[in-house]
Amino acid sequence: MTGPGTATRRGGRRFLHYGDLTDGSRLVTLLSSIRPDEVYHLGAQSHVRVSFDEPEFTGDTTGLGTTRLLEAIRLVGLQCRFYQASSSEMFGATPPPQDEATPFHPRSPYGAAKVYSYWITRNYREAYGMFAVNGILFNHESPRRGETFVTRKITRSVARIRAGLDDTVFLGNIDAVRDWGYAPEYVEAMWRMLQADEPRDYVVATGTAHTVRDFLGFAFAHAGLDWERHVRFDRRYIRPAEVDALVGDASLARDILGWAARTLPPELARIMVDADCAALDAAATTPTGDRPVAPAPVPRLGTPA
Ligand code: G4F
Repeated sequence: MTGPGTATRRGGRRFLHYGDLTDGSRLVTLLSSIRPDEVYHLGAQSHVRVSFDEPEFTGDTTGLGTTRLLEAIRLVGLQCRFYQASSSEMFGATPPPQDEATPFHPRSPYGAAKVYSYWITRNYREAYGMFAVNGILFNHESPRRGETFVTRKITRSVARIRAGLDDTVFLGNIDAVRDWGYAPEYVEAMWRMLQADEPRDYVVATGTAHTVRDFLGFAFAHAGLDWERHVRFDRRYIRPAEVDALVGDASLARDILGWAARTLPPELARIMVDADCAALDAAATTPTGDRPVAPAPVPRLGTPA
């Protein structure tokens, strides 16, 4: 989603407003009618592989979209606090551990657009005194993760293989190292950043390093399966430039915000596999006529995933 995904509560119900990060005047009218106290800017074209196919669109939404939103806040004269979803992808080729002082070296149009957004957020803080912060989040996953990101692609495949619906999952670079945390805990860190006395930028991470290969082991083993029997390489999932290793140091968030990750990758994989298995089981036991949606199709080779 590239729109702001704005939600407000009216009479205890959440209300979704339409808008788009490429439409600056709409952001002005939205913000002037909602007048929020806090803005969490999570909208983006957020798939790294896709950003190589759509670099201009990614720059427009993931990069310039942030300027449009900040400028809308300024023009409306809101005194709200602003959260920018910065990303560990900004570190790119700079070796781990990465913290708030680590130099950026993005390796994708997505990473480059996020670096732009990071600096424009700091610029509005310094130039206009806005309470605007960057949360530099490392990979954050949950059962709600999009099906084309590697963790969910794996856990969904585990559920389908266990159910006899599939036999094989095709992947790219399984030697990439990532620092995977549990998304609900990261949302709490975001909230804490906006409750702090002073605006500043924070890394949010578990501090643990695992390869995609490790995650395969955690996920398949939880279902009693051997991943090496079911995983095949497909070079179409290799990126023009890869980020080899991201491992965050979230000491500042611990010291200032009192935040620390609790769920580590082995448990994260179990949570996601259990959720995908439960979803498939529920679909199988729901009478066909009552099914709201058919089980999602297996991702096609050739589409970015
Ligand atoms: O799951 P991924 O696509 O996540 P990536 O590229 O690290 O980016 C995610 O996390 C960032 C940090 O929070 C966010 F800013 C960003 O928006 C996104 O949410 O890929 C993880 C690793 C990569 O090294 C990739 O090359 O897994 C490798 N991989 C291997 N096979 C694959 C696949 N990734 C995908 N998506 N699909 C594969 O088949």
